[in-house]
This record gives sequence, structure tokens and C-alpha cells, in this order.
Amino acid sequence: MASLSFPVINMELLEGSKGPETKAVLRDACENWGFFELLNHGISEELMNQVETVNKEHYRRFREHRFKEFAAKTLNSGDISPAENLDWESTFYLRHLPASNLSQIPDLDDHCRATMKKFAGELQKLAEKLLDLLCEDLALPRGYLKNVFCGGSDGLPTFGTKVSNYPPCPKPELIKGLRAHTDAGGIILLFQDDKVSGLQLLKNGEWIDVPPMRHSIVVNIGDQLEVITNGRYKSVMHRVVAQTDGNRMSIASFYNPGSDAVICPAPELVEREAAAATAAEENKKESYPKFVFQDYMNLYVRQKFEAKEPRFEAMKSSQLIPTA
Ligand SMILES: O=C(O)CCC(=O)C(=O)O
Ligand SMILES: [Fe+2]
Repeated sequence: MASLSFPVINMELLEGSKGPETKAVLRDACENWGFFELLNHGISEELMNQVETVNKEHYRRFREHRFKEFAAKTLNSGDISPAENLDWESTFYLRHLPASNLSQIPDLDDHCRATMKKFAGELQKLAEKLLDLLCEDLALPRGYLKNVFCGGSDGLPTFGTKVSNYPPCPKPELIKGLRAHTDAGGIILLFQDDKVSGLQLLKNGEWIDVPPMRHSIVVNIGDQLEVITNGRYKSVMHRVVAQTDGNRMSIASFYNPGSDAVICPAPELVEREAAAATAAEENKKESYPKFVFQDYMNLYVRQKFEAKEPRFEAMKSSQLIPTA
């Protein structure tokens, strides 16, 4: 059953009489949208308000003038072609796991560092809870997905947060806030501006707005979950359209496999599908590669704004680890 509107999941309804209905929305979201929006996710409004305040303040004090210089240079350079290697965004990246870089980011005060550390801890818990909900949906043992993500030598996932601002842009038809891409990693949790929209996902050839909702967390599926689920879940193209009015802030946290974790379709899913499929269906089914996560990332940094399928193909042809 296809959802008619953007999938919203009220996590408080997962247990109780509305549980089956809510889980059906989650399944449809993972299989057909690659995105969903969470309400009552357990992260307090107070903490989210604090995160918003400290980051808006940080942008205003330390980053806005630098962006304005970039903007003036870009706009004055004359003809900006839409294909240009440019995004209308100001970003910085916080790494939490395997080792935090919070203390090394310049211009963050102690309050900001403490707020982001607390927020990251809450997001990590939420990401791991979601992975278990997905295990339940996939009829995989509880902990399976987390264990794959933590399957590298240090037993940890890679977890980080990208703080972005998309300032108003006089020429949104020429420059995207962020060009279309799928996310490389596992599961992505996004705290997006509730006033300035701009995030869109591609569904059936059409760009659909991800609706801003105060205190919600937007979740999307990355390429690794598509591989592990053998294509049952989909990582979906999305982009940020720059707005002529208003500054959009977004805080995206990426819960990804450890860099030397080995990623491949879950054998249990492959076997189950093979047992249920006819020979013709089996022949038609696309296959997914097996690889070390860092090798995928090395390719992704060069091909982020391209379709994912050639990346999967390239990983297959460079497959060093036998599938069997
Ligand atoms: O800022 C957003 O709303 C989305 C950001 C995004 O898609 C990304 O950083 O991968
Ligand atoms: Fe993204």
C-alpha cells in the first residue's frame, strides 16, 4: 500500500493498538520513499531548542561574514553555469565516533560543545533504536544491523554531524543549496529548520518537499542500508533548493558503518528471497556487492552527485572479498 502523503511516524504509537498501522507506514517509507519524519522521538524540545539557538548564534558570529564573501565573489564572477561544482551552503562537520573532534573545532564555546555532545548522544540512541525497528520489520535478529555497522576492528560505527546553513540566494535557478545525491552511509537523522524549507526528495520522477515540522527528526536511508537489505529498502535522491528569502539551518547526523566494516546483503534475506522467488524473478533481481565501507567512501567522494547504481557496479568489479 503506497502512502498518499509524506510518511510521518509518531513513535509513541509504535506500541499499542496503532502499532501495526504505524509499522506499516514505516515499512512503506523505507521501501518506497527512502525518507520518513519522526514525532515523539524522545529527544526533548528543550534540548532541540538549545541546539538551534547555539548553532544559529555560531553561524551569525563566525560564519556569516565568510559566506557573504564567498557569495559576493561567486555572484560577481559573472556567468554561473548550473552545472558548476558549487553548492550554496556554509557547513562544518563534527565527528563523534570512533573519536570525537569536538574539542578541535574552532570558535565553539563550552556551552555549544556540551550541547552538541548531549545531542549526539541522544541521536546515537535514537539511531540504534531505529536500526532495531528496521530489524523487526526485516525479520532479522535484533541487533543485526547495529552489529554490521559495528563490525570493524574497533567495534564502533562512524558517527558524525554536519551543521549546514543555506543562506538566501538571489539565483536559486542557477545554484542549488545542495545538489541532488543519495547519502552514502547507513541511517541519517536530520533536524531541519521549521520555517525555511528547501529539502526535496525524488519520487516517481518528481521532486517532493520534505515538510518542515517543528521538533521533528527527518530520517533517511543511505546506500549501505540498501545494500544490506538486498535492495528492499531504498536510498533516495534528495537535494536542497536555495530560497530567495530566509536562512535555512539543518543539522544532519550520519550513523554509518565503521570504516573497515564489511558490508554485503544480509545472507538471511538473500536466502529467504531466493526460496520465495521463481527462477525468472531470481534472474531479474539486481545483485549487490560486498565491500569494505571505506572503499565505498573513497569512490563516493568522487561520485557523490551521480547515480548510486554505477557505484554499486564499480564495487562489484573491484570485489576483493568473495561473496559466498
Ligand atoms: O540540509 C539538508 O536538509 C539535507 C542535507 C543533506 O542531504 C546532506 O548533507 O547529505
Ligand atoms: Fe543527503
